[in-house]
Amino acid sequence: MTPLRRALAAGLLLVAVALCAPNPAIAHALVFESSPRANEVVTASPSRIFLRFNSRIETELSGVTVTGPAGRPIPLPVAGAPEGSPDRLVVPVPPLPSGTYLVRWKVLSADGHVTEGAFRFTVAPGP
Ligand SMILES: [Cu+2]
Repeated sequence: MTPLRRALAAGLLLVAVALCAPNPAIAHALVFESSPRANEVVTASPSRIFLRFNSRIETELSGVTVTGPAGRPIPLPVAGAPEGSPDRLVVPVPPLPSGTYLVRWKVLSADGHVTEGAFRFTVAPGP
């Protein structure tokens, strides 16, 4: 992401925050919990990436991308919500070689705001 795009994304996020009604039941979506966790070092490639948000999201208009070492995009199937859990996104990932990975998420929440964010995790070399 270029610095300009990053600045625009940050600006849009601030606008979304400013416009969001202070109603905890209908909030723009932010990640509550993830697996792997942000900055986690895992000793084996995760079989999937899991994100839990603070509100329901529109799965069809939400997505996850993963970038590997050297900026290489990891091909992923479309992320889905587990049955009965519209506040979650899960996407299976192929076996990942050791290295640091960047997970980017962008979701449309129930209040109509698009939010996005990113975090890294590291797959450590095996024993
Ligand atoms: Cu919002």
